[in-house]
Amino acid sequence: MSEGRQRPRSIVILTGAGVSAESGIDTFRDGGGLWEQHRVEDVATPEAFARDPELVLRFYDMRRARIQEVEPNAAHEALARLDAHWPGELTIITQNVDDLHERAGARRLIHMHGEHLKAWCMTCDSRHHWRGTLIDRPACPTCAMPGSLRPDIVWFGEMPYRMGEIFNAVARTDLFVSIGTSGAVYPAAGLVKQAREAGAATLELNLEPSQGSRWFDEARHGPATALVPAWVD
Ligand code: BV8
Repeated sequence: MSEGRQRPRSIVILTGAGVSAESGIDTFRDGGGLWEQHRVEDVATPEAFARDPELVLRFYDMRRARIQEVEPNAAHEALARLDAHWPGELTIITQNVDDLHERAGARRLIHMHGEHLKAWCMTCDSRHHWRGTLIDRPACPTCAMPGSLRPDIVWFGEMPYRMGEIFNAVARTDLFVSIGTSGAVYPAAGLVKQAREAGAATLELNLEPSQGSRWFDEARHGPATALVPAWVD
């Protein structure tokens, strides 16, 4: 790994939609952040689900199917190599809800915004691996309640998953690397500031400067499939 300073003992990596872009998964800013003329932020909310469940379920059914048509790219594969060989602490925190990091082989992974391939029962709180659709309001495999499954996705206004673990990892890391994220969404976008204030070195790998670029010691701009293997290998 090409680091100018001594090799860090612990690394935290935050990834966003840009790391999956070259696999063919739209980022949130592609298409102006719209889906069927709806702002994503307006569809990915509990209020939208309460108001128009079919619209929201269709949105997630389409994206759940899409991720099953694409493959991990060189950036996912390079991070999986790092995960397999890094002797110190390493945590990959992803904002992404696709499964491309794990399909590339990453293990030390936190999905802070949930996962497309999981469904969550609003009646019995059970969670299920789910590759099919939810638009037909299937019954929960655990409690058999029809129509009680929702995407296991953290919507705007909902608390991201495993924030205690995330804050602890960021507080003690030597190096914080942000890859393929615009730095638009909190609390994910605030992690680099926490890392820097705790003394970590901070590196941004992105197509262009993000909204949080002032918090990074170093920034490299370009496609993730070029930048990430060059950094890892
Ligand atoms: C919370 C799952 C509080 C959904 C996502 C009003 C009401 C309520 C909350 C708020 C509010 N105002 C502000 C907030 C906070 C809100 C927020 O930050 N809003 C923003 C819009 C201002 N945050 C929340 O609501 C969070 N929860 O605050 O809870 C709380 C407290 C206590 C108790 C209960 C609750 C929850 C946020 C999670 C929302 N869910 N995802 C889904 O996927 O459908 S967020 C979603 O958008 C993504 O997961 C991701 O996090 C975000 C998009 O960001 P990026 O991943 O960065 O993608 P983007 O397209 O923006 O950028 C891509 C980047 O890649 C670009 O920079 C581009 O240049 C680069 N790129 C492109 N191609 C490449 C590339 N780089 C390299 N190579 C390439 N090839």
